[in-house]
Amino acid sequence: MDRKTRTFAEQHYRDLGGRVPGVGGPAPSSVTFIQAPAAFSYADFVKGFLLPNLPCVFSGSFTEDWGSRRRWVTSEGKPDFDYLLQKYGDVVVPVANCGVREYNSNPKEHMSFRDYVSYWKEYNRGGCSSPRGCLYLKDWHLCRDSLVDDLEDIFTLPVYFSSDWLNEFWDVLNVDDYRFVYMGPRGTWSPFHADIFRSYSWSVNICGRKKWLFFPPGHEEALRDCHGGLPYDVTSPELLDTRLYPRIQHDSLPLEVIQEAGEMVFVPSGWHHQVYNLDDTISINHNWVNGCNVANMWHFLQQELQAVQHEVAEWKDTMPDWHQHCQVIMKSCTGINFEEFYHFLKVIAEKRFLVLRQGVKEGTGNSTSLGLGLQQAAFDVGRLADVLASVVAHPDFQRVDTSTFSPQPKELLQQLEDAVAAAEAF
Ligand SMILES: O=C(O)CCC(=O)C(=O)O
Ligand SMILES: [Fe+2]
Repeated sequence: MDRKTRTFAEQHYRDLGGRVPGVGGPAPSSVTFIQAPAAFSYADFVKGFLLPNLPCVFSGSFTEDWGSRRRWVTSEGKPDFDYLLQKYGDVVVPVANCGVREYNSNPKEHMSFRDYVSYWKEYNRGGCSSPRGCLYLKDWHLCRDSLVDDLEDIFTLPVYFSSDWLNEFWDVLNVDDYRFVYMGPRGTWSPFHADIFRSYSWSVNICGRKKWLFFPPGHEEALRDCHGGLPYDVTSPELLDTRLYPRIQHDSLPLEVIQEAGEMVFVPSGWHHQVYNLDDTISINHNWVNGCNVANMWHFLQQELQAVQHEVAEWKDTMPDWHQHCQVIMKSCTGINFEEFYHFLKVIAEKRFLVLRQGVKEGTGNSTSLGLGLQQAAFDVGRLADVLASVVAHPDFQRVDTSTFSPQPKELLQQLEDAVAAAEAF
């Protein structure tokens, strides 16, 4: 990040004055296509897409040199099953059955990659049908699970997505990540959803094509059924029944994107979407959070806690540790609670303090030896300070036992505010 972009971004958040970023603006009428890497900088991405929270599609030129595009794909543009089997045949992978609805998702099972490929071939021989159902290999943590020593050979993280606090945090803990591979034949699909924690995602088709249906944040409200639930499949004829879906507006259609092989889709924060594989398709997808959407994540976590509290409200007066229980339930439903969110902010903050300290020592405003650089670190501490101030002021966070936290939340907030003040000079 350069100084000018940082100033622009900081002004953007000052203007928002604490409102949730990227929500409620006018819906775009189309999704921008970005053709040439040389003509599109990180600053262009921040200003044009991250800050306004708008989707875009990058051409295949951006991923031309990825090893997976060469090695995983045959000359006809199909998955190279022989190569993939030799490399990953014995790996156990998660597989969803798209033909079966389980709440607003699909039941998942595990099988060896070899078994999945034999299913895939059989499904294709059967004219895109199989008695075993419509199976979709999804959310495979390829980087985490298989001892991939040649990651650079599979993909190169595009600079646009390189400020990624979520994977940075999990890499420090060394237990998980949000880096996935998806593979499936024509007809496999992902039901209507917004991404975990309201993170961003990016998705590259290594081969094949996808159809995306996008709904800007807030537009999903019109899709709620008479019980307040969101649909599983937005293309279902059920949605035409106005008794079931009383708020539906038939003039607000989704934004549709066809993503070709090699192309890269950016999914903004809180945009609901539904995705179809139009051919035999392999994609690499990451979920990520950074300074531009960490406030969206915090807003989402507050909503999740409220929903839990609402569900168990009847025990509030009789259960002495009701608030603690709500945090436990939240952790199991959402995957993270207020304590863990604090830990997440702390880990990123401490890493940024190191960068800022090193930057001061080196006296270089634009050093590239500092990851995304000193200006990015300065921007990040500003966003961390804003969100942590809101966390610390939240009554439910004040009920969390923070006695063992180091540093104490208020101390960390002070350190962040000091870092923000010092970084103004950079
Ligand atoms: O490709 C898919 O099936 C789903 C991808 C997705 O939902 C995402 O990248 O956020
Ligand atoms: Fe998604």
